[in-house]
Amino acid sequence: MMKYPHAILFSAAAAVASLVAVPATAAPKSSKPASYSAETKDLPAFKSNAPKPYGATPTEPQVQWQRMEYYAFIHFSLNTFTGNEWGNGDESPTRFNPSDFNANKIVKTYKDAGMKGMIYTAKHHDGWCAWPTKTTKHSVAASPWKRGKGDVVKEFSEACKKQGIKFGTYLSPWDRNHAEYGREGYIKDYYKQIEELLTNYGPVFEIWFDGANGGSGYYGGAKENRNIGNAEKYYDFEQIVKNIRKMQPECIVWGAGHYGDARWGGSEKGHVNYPHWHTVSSTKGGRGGSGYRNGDRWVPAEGDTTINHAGWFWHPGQAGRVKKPEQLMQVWFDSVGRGANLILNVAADRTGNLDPADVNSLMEFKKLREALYKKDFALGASATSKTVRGKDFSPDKMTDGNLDTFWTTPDRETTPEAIIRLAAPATFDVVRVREEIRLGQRVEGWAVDAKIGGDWKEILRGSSIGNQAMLALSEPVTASELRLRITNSPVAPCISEFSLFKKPEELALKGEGGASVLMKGVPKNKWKIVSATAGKDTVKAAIDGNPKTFWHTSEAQEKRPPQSFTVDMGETKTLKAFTYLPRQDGITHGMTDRYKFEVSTDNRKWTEVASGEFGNLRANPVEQRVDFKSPAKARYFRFTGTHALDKNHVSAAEVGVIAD
Ligand code: FUL
Ligand code: CA
Repeated sequence: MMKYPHAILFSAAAAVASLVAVPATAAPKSSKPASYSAETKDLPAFKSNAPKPYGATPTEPQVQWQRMEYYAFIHFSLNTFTGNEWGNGDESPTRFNPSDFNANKIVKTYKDAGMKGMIYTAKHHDGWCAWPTKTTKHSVAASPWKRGKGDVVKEFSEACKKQGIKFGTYLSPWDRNHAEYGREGYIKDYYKQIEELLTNYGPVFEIWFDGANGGSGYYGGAKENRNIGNAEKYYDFEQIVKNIRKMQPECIVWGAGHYGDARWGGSEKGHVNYPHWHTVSSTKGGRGGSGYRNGDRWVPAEGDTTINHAGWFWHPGQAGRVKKPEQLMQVWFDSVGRGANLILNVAADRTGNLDPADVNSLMEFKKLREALYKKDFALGASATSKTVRGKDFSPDKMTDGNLDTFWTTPDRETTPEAIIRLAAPATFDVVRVREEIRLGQRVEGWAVDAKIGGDWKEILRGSSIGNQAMLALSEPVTASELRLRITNSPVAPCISEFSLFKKPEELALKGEGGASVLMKGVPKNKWKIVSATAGKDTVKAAIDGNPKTFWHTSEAQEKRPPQSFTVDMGETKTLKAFTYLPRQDGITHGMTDRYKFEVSTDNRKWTEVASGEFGNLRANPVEQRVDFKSPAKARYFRFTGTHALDKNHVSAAEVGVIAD
């Protein structure tokens, strides 16, 4: 049974990272009327002499949401205590019992980190609800925390109010606990859960409808596979969104098939593609990182990722696996810099606190951003053009620091240029341009020239702009005169900002930096493979300490699960967990997603110490840690792959153990 991460139903379009303009296709016939508040009616975009909107346009809540840029994700639930990324639905709610949970402390950290809001996993796929819902007993009311009187959703929403950041929520459609999941009976409860969350906790700025759906689970004891077919039909997202609009018209709906306001960025690495079109097509697609140029609906992307390589939930020993501030900075450029929002997960641990190692990186990341934005060299600069549309829309509106004012040209002038003169020469290596998105995403190609030694020299080419395009130069440029050329646009461009920044010295932006960090476990240098049921030629690769090489039970022959290998560690130790790194080459064939782990002191008598499922490997194939119920003495261990994500053989890039 396939398990779909995120909105993979609308599979991400191929990643395009080129800076080359994309040729225009025919503009859509009609543009949807946007809902604007009374104040927004007075904005320059709505003056009678302003250009007409182009194609699909955002609603005002979408405009404001796109300006948030950055907020937190917090995965904190029963999984935090069981160590699962995807709970099966049969976990006892008594396990949720944080010793020191303080929502204010967490929310304050997010705020101090520059985050404009947070989204909390009120219910993940395992079905446990973090608020005392009327729809199920599988909730915080059955947990010992606060003697069943607690409400995590309430505490987070109130803390957000207090700290002045926005509150949002994640409510997994897939519910592996609910007996009626996959049938009509579940839908009623699911709608009720949405209603509870949107009517009892004040404003919710965003609600997340994860695309992971169906498959195996507990389902009230049935323990079977449930296939929901067409998710959009089963949940009836059209109806869900109608209901949400009535309860909270400003709430941004993430996912929800063809009815949402925001879409998945296409990976769990936080990146979106460039160009990033903010529109999707109802008939032709365009979900994922690229969008669909001239699509009929405004559904911009949100890049999502987690600060720690351990996964979305907190896992013991994850401190050594936090992403470095420079890596987060790369994610920033590849999401916010491409006009998307970034939602960064910083999970709480079993005490109910954020991990200090995560927080450290989060704050260093903030310092890097502050250093980047410290000075906009173009702010207040004079800007002129031969092509203007009157003083309301003069070129210097691009350098006035006001996102609501913009430079535009007469309707027929679609490829104008403007010259920006700085008060003094400046050295910069980042250029940011922004459009007044209330008038649609217009520009398809642009370039920047710098006057160097008396001559214009092209230093950058871009394609999409939209909310923003913040692109890094390959090396710093020093100049006092710049030229912005719009090279391709179906209509007059509406450019609201032009900025120049210098990257902080600490920041050598390079590569993706997404490599998986392996946990520190028992050293493997004395280990020997005793036997393998298949894949004998590659089995050494599972304990060679190299994440790139992997054990593989012959794809050609489909040596199907279960398949196992046995290791002699050379000495007896007391083990408390094992670790597993899935193959890292981006291919999911034979990726082991269910396992059995056994130990022995003499290689004769074996004891099973763990068996189960690794959740979410398709979207986030990071190293997994599985804790044993109790520590076990072992000189030998045996790892068995009992099921594969795709195809019918098994693999493992690295298996290790953690000693007591
Ligand atoms: C995915 C889920 O399956 C993960 O567990 C996580 O919640 C992530 C944000 O979305 O689709
Ligand atoms: Ca402006």
